Amino acid sequence: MFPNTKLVLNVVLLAKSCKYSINFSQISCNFAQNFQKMKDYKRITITSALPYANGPVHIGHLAGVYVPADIYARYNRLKHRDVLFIGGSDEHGVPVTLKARKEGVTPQDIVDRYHKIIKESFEEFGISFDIYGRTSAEIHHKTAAEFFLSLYNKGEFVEKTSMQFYDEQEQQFLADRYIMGTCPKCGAEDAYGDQCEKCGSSLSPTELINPRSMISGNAPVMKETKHWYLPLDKYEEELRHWILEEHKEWKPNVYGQCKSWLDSGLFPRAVTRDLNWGVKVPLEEGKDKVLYVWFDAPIGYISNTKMLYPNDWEKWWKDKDTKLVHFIGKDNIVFHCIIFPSMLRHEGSYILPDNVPANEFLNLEGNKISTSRNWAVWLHEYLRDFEGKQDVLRYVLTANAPETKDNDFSWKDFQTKNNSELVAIMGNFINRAVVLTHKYFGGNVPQPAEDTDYEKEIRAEIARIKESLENNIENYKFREALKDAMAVSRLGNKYLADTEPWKLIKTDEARTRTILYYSLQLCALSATLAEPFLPFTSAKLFKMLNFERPDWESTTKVDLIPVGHKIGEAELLFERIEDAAIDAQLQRLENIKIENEKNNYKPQPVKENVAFDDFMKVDIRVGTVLECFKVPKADKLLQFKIDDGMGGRTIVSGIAKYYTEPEKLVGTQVCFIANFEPRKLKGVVSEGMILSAEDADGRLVLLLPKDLVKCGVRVG
Ligand code: B3M
Ligand code: ZN
Repeated sequence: MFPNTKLVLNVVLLAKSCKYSINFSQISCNFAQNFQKMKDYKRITITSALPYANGPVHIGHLAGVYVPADIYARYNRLKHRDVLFIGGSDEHGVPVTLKARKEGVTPQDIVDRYHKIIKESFEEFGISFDIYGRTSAEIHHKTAAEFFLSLYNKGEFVEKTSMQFYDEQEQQFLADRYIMGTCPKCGAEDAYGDQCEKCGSSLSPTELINPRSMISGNAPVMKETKHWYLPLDKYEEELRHWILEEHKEWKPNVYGQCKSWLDSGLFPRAVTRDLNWGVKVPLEEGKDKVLYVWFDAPIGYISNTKMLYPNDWEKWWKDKDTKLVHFIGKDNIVFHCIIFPSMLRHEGSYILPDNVPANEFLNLEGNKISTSRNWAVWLHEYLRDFEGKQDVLRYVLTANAPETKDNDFSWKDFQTKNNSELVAIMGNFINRAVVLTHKYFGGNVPQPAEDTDYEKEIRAEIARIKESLENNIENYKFREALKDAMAVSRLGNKYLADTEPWKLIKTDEARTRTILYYSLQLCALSATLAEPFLPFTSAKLFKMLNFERPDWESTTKVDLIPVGHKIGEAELLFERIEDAAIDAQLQRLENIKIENEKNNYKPQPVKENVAFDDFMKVDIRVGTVLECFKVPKADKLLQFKIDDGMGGRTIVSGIAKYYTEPEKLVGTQVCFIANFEPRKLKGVVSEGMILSAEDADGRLVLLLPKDLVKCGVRVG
């Protein structure tokens, strides 16, 4: 419908005595490809993946799921669509029980703790859920059990028995994560039943050598158990048609992953587990079993809706006029595109998702975010370090969203985006418009004189920006949509730079009035269009303009704030982020890296044995440092003058990086090899080698005698 053209307008205009060359091409926008017209739905149900309540949330969660879902929800509300935006904690699954066991508390204690932390983080970042529920709630247990029964009564499930590990002492079956043993691949003794963390191999519990139960420590036995399976193999053809034929518009990463699952053939999936934490299987023969966490979790979207609208929940899930959209990360694609839709379809009364705009992953400083290695920016920590800067993070995560491929978050880029985009473009434009209005017109919106072609072009450009922004959001292209929102302040900045009202005021008051009138309208527009992305800033800006947010649809007409309206004082919208704040974050990550390297450190294999006589050939002595300084033009080298008890000697050592104040070493006793063949290093003859230990992180640490000894004594 819309070709993917970049709008390039080169309008050369003559306005009064000035000549303006307006090239809007840097400002203007790309129309979304594959533009898809919004079918006339009556309402939209927006879900966002329910995070596991076994740890806090980090920037990867925000970027991948919650910020895009929130932008979409806020935008649709502004469009006066009936929106339900659902979030909640996923509180079941084995990891919760493992964490509880490790801490000696109950699984409920764990989920209570993290549900609260996660919920608060989302609130602080302005994620505008209509409800943030939880799957340990009674209504969820009831809803999930009923859903299971409904499929069961329709005869959808296949029942199968299989042999599984069982702990006789504890009288319970063991989940894969509850079995440990020796890895058949690398010999590590603490491999889990599903994976060896040493060598990374995926395992099945029966492959482990000497398996043992993590609960009792005993060797488990094999015992027969029965489970219920969702026959995905039977649903394969209908899924192929529904996704591959009817949803070609899904994002390529989502469509591609579904296709590859479908092409490699689907198999029945067990939807029950032998565990005691979760939703009980509502059957007599399943009374010691629970629903598989991935069976009950998506039903959480439905139970949370029920919690919010006990009498009116069905229209959000069962009416064909409802558009259902799931926001998730890429690791959840199969569950939301294949398994959950199959459950919904075969239950019979539910609608299927219209779209599943899954994102790829966000890395941190080039490395995969990892909870266990603490390689993450945790939201509660970010807020502690960057108080009140929620929108800065929302901005950077949207601008860098991993929409089509994995993307990277780096602190330097965070700083640049804040300083050169939010501060220099948006903040700067708004500040200039507000300050100049106060300076020349007492803070009142001035009466504009007649429009020139420049103003006419601004009107046209606003209409284009808004259309592009809408198309992009409708098509889940939030990065592009954010560029459109920023285009308003870019346009404003260019307008002020081109027209220079601070000069014009002296010669042409009427024209200055027009320029500030338009600039203030652009401020109001910018605040409106930025609302889905930067809700805190948008609110602050309206307060500054002393103006209520106008209706979204009215923004195309540009004239939003009336002549004579008194605006408030200029306030700083964004502040520069200095190097020190960024360096502190980088240092924190560096420390984590060092800590991780130490934790993973495995000593080097011991070298081949040497005979005593050979060892005795090496003459190690103690000496006192008399002088120490950096060798000029050599980054790594320190030059030592050592009192060796024999008249002194010079030794050059490659430890400059680790001892940055070499003069402080003077007076210290060190150990050195006294009969090392002299060598010339950067022009200095080194008569020996100073001994140091290499720490796990590669740092070299000098070896010193514990007590003071005479210079020149032997070590050995
Ligand atoms: N808790 C997995 C995850 O956080 C899972 C999502 C459930 S969505 C129904 O990646
Ligand atoms: Zn291994």
